[in-house]
Amino acid sequence: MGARWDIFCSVVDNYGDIGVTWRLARQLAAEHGLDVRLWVDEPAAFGRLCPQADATLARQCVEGVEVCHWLGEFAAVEAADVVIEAFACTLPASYVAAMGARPAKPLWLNLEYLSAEEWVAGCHGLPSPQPGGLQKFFFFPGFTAGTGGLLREAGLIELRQAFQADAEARRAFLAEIGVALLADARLISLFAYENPALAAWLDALAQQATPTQLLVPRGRIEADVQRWLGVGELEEGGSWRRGNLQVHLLPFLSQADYDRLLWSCDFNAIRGEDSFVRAQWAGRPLLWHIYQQEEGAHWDKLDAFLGLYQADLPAAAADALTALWHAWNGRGDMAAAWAAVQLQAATLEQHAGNWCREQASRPDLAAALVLFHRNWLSCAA
Ligand code: TRH
Repeated sequence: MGARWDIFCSVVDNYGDIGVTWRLARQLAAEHGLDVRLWVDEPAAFGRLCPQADATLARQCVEGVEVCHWLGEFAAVEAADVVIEAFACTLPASYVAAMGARPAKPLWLNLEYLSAEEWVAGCHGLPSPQPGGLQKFFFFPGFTAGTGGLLREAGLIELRQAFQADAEARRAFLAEIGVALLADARLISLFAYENPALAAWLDALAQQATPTQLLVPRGRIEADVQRWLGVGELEEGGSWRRGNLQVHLLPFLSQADYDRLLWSCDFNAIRGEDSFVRAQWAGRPLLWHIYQQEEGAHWDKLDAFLGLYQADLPAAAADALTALWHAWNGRGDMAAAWAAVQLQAATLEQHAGNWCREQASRPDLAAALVLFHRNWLSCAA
């Protein structure tokens, strides 16, 4: 067995924190032979992403990872060789004491949120001295050289390409989640927070000549969809037709099935951090509902990403995409922006593939973490 890694995840809200840490934990165990424990304070959130897990268990082994319920009263455990506190969650004081008591101090990393902002590369890997002779390092995911990269499992792109090349695999998967493909329909997935711009988008889709099937896993956007449809409670598995738009309400899927949903769709509306990255690996155009921050800090993040993503895009396509992403996040006219994006559809589709290839040529985040540890050990020796 390799080195022991402990990953701590506090579920703030939504699924991003556990989504990222669970994905990372699995990859470290599967691809790097590491002995990984994932400490999560809300096992129910984990259970939704990984339905085969039993959310009532204090400890369980799932896909090679020991998943532990992180309780307020933290029982004494031996500290691992590498300790990741995800998204600045505060480690239990007794655990930090155990880290300090080890003769060989562990590597302590704070895994940060993903951002395309320029300052990220300058802060990635910086140390911060802690009491007890410990040092904590900031580890930033990112899209450019000098950052920690993005989570990407080995063989992911090949798997996705094989799925997308196989019409029968797509049809069978959609049938499994209760969606019968309509002839010539465009498929769009929708994962978003509550969003006042939704109605204008759905109006535009319903009026468009191209038929659309909108696939909506259960979640926070449901009430807006329901309001637009003008119906009572939405039933999971149900579908509703308005003009040229057919809306399907899906169950919340496992992470693996959610990937297949993204791969199956021609266009994906995603949110937060992890689904945002997964949609990029799907190689299809995307629409990002960014997690809103105080004082509008998320706008810098959104525009920083657009700046990178659009570096090689012709101006007309870049302008159309910017207008759409801005409108979806509350600034602008969604119907007009959607119409403009339609004129750029072919360019945007090709660009999504190019962007995915370029990002996939970079080292992935799990490999970067392992390398960071190795370098740290050799510096300490
Ligand atoms: O759930 P999110 O909104 O999480 C957010 C962000 O991470 C944000 O940055 C953070 O600050 C905030 O939480 C606290 O969106 P995200 O990051 O896309 O995570 C969703 C996870 O849910 C992702 O792993 C994909 C997964 N998922 C499924 O497994 N099945 C599904 O059906 C759907 C819709 C999502």
